[in-house]
Amino acid sequence: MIRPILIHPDPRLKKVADPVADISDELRALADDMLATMYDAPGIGLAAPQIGVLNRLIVLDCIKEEGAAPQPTIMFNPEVIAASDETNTYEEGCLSIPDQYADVERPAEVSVRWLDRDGNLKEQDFDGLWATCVQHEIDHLNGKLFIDYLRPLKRQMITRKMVKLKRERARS
Ligand code: K2U
Ligand code: ZN
Repeated sequence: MIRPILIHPDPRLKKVADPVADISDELRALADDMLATMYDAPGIGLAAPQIGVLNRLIVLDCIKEEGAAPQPTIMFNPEVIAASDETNTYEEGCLSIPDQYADVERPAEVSVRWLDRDGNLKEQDFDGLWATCVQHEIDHLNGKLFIDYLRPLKRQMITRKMVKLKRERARS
């Protein structure tokens, strides 16, 4: 089912999520809920802390071509095990920081290791938007948001806008 997404500032978005010990049916169901929530947003990635679950679990599907087959990807305990020296800059957004976008520079290619939904160890290289997205999601597992890469003044401006947004949502 579709879960509510936490909005920054929220202490749960700043915590380091716990590794997944064993992949239970409950965690697999949570991953399916996260995919449903991501597609509904719409988004191309989502991390468990964004729905208030502090486990190291992310989902992503960066296929944007119309008509191309979707590629729902579930990663338990994802780790970047190698990153390129060359970087890419991408105008990032975040489902927990709605309608705010800013350029973030990250390694252009990363090798990621994770456990899939069946508990199999996977390792894959990512480039392009997939590389940006998987790094953005793994940052969420370490309590890091894309605004943490911005100058303090810009970060504070965005945070103030989110505090105002949350106040308005609480009233409606
Ligand atoms: O983690 C999230 O909040 C979902 C993010 C993932 C993402 C952010 C920046 C760059 C790549 C992925 C997005 O809000 S999903 C919405 C979106 C879609 C396409 C491009 C940028 C952002
Ligand atoms: Zn995000």
